[in-house]
Amino acid sequence: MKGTVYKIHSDFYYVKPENGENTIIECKLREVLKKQKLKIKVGDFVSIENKNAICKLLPRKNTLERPSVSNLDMVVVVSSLLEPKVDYRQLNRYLIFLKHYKIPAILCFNKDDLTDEKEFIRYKKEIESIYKPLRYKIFFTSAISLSGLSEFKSYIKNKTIAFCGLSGVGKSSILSALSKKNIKTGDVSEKNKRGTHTTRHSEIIEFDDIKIIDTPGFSRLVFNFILPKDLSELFDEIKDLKKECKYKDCLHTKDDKNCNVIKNLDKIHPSRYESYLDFLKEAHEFKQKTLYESQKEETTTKNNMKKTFTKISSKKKADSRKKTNQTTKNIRFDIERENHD
Ligand SMILES: Nc1nc2c(ncn2[C@@H]2O[C@H](COP(=O)(O)OP(=O)(O)OP(=O)(O)O)[C@@H](O)[C@H]2O)c(=O)[nH]1
Ligand SMILES: [Mg+2]
Ligand SMILES: [Zn+2]
Repeated sequence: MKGTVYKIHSDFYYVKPENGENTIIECKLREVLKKQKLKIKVGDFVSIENKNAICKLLPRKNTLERPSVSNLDMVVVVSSLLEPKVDYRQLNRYLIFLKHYKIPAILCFNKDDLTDEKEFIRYKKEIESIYKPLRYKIFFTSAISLSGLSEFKSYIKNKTIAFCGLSGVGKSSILSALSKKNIKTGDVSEKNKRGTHTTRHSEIIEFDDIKIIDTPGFSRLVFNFILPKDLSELFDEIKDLKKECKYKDCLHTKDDKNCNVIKNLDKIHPSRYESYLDFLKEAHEFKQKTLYESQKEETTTKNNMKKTFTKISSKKKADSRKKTNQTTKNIRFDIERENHD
């Protein structure tokens, strides 16, 4: 029998069978899956045997680490206009991550009831000037006055979506208002206007042909998996401009007259370019670490070889030396160019 994981609590997996049964089965993982160290996530498709043992993870359409969920049609990145105030850098962080995972994103700006008319127009203008040219669908909502929610609900019909965003922006409150189910929500701290991490686990909530995964609010997403030269691919506005940069490995920093992105910096919103520089720094740190680890590995392998006296053919040795030298050289060259930039 096949099914979808709706929620996970410690060692228990709550699976909804695909044959239309409206029940959720409490399952455990078969030993063989535990041994494979496969991490089953909310949204995963699985096979079940003997009524309540998950025996197989079925192919995924997509998957995310944070929030830890799979098989999404799209992610709704939720921000609040106030309390907490909209944070473009954090929003860009989510958006660039989702680009990397190739998951479509839409934007929801909640708590519009907290702004007066003038303030709302100012926010709307600013937000639309940044994200409309990047072709993001934008919603302004309120879980209290319910404004914008019916339009939003029609847009997500027949889809499996996940909410992500900082704690306290109102993800669970929107879900409560849409589904008319009682989802736990929390207060925003008086002192720093931040949320109090009320939602602790991801879970699929299903209603009116919509599946929404409410997720815990989080902010730490670090670009420690991508090389600096690949980052600009994830920024649509830089990706277009960089085709005209003189050097293929241009990182689009500083005042370089050969860089077409720098020449056209007025066409990129400052908050997006600042985000690019922030993430570039993290990607550099990742690269330095990779270089360090590849050197460490090389030394360890050499030492081990000395210890075990393994005989390696001279051709293999030459090939391997060539390869190592090449990768190390390439990385070094990149770093030099970046420093130069
Ligand atoms: N004024 C106003 N308050 C809202 C709105 N949406 C949510 N809130 C309040 O904001 C606080 C936090 O809401 P939650 O729905 O718990 O926020 P969350 O994003 O789920 O937070 P975590 O579960 O911690 O990630 C609660 O006190 C809600 O009543 C809104 O549209 N307007
Ligand atoms: Mg919540
Ligand atoms: Zn450039």
